[in-house]
Amino acid sequence: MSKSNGEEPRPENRMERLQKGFRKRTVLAKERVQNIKKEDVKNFFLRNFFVVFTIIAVIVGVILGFTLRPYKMSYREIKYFSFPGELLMRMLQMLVLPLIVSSLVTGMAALDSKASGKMGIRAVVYYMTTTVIAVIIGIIIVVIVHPGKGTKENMHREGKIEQVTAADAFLDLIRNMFPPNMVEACFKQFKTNYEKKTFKVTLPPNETSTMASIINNVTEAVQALTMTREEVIPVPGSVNGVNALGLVVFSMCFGLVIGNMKEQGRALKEFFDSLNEAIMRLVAVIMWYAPLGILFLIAGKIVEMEDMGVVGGQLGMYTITVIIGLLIHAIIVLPTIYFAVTRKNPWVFIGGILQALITALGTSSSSATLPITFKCLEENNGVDKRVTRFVLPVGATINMDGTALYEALAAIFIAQVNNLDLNFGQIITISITATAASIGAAGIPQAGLVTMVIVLTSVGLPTEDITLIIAVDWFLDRLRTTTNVLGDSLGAGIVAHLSRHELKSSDPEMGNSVVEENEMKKPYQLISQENENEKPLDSETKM
Ligand code: 7O9
Repeated sequence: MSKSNGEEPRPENRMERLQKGFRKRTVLAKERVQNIKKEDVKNFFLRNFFVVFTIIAVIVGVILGFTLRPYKMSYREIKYFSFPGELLMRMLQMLVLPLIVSSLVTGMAALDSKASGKMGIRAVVYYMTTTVIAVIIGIIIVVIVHPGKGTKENMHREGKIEQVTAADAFLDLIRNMFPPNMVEACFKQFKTNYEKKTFKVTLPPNETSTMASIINNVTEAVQALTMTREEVIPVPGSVNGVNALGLVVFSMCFGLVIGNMKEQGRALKEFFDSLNEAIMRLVAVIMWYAPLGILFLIAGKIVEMEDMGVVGGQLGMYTITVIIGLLIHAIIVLPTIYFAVTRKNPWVFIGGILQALITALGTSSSSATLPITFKCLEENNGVDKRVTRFVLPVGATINMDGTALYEALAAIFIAQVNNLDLNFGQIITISITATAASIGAAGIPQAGLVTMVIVLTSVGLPTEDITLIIAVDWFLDRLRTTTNVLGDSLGAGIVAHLSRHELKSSDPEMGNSVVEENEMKKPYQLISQENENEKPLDSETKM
């Protein structure tokens, strides 16, 4: 065979192959477009429609709030005005309880103890790392900016501070982990109260005789007085509020047990699985109302807030310092950690949870935002359900980066306004207590200020100076909450990425995957074609 003979058909072949390939691709593209046309386009617009709508709601809310401010509404009128927002809060909170119980139970039951142990360790390492980084950022920023220059004498004060003992708060935290009554745990938390009690003092015999000889001539009444002693004693009490820690501990243990029961536990597993699915559908319904609710929550808060006159000088500088600290953590540190671990674009991920972030901003509660966070992570970012169900409720309970940063920063600010120089040991103490306070907040009754009191007392700072920062707390709380939700969500993304092999391998052999077959096989919904770096877990290659 001549060389030319052998070479001649090649260009044709190549052309043919190219054409064939092109035709094939066209057909495929056509097919894909046809497929897209039906469900996916609708989904795509629906999802983006929600986000766009929510952003518009925030803008309208801010404008409406500032337009109505000059009218000086009465307190009653403001309450009526924010009623639609209040409804959103109630709807979200309504779902939180069944949501965390069902997701933790199924999340734990779907994993064998080895996989859940590994995932748990990853989550805890992430929580600890980010919280410690947040505290360090807070401390560095407040030392650099030094917002507490000057005296505190002419600063505005607001509110009252209740004194608590760190030891009792810690014991309450542990007690709340083991609620004696699961029904009560859904609406009450244990809290130590204090009572004054008078004790009769019985003196030792020899002392009594000398005392008796001394007070021989004194009247009976005076004798009774000297023989009693007053003491403040801790007594059991309770406050209203979900005992999140108790429910989380119980649900996790319960789920683990069900997972190990194999066939016998199936009925319960399917029950909670179905319950979870039903709650998620309710979340989808509430999401339609969310923009309107957020609009009124924000507008109502702007109308309600006091004149910004008090937020000058040191308090203004303090607010800016907190904002800078939270921004550094949320915009630089967390996305960098996400990128370093997963090698995926963090901004695409953050784009997917935008609605949860805005809800956090509007509600200033990461637990109330939880239903929306679930929806965003599972549907927009395609995070495995077994991961979100397990990681998100735990994250909402113990992982609060924004809160940790804030508490450390606030404590040092209070030292600064008092012109107190903290030594290195005290700064370390503040870091440790602020970290512990952010982890334990959900287990400590009426946490908000209580944890702040604990951080301050740990280094001997005056707790009554918390009243200096209460005026801006409502605003900073919103930013902290957004940071907390962002930290929890990125954590879920990171844990899902790190656990992808175990999740994949545990699927078929366990045969009890909570992620339905067709769902696992379904190519990523349209949003992920846009987010091309978010691949479904099962399509990822093993390293
Ligand atoms: C912020 F997820 C649930 F449902 F398990 C859950 C329920 C309740 C989780 C946590 C809680 C809870 O009570 N959390 C809680 C959080 C209680 C007291 C204080 C805080 C701290 O809140 C943050 C802050 O003030 O910095 C912030 N508002 O993330 O919600």
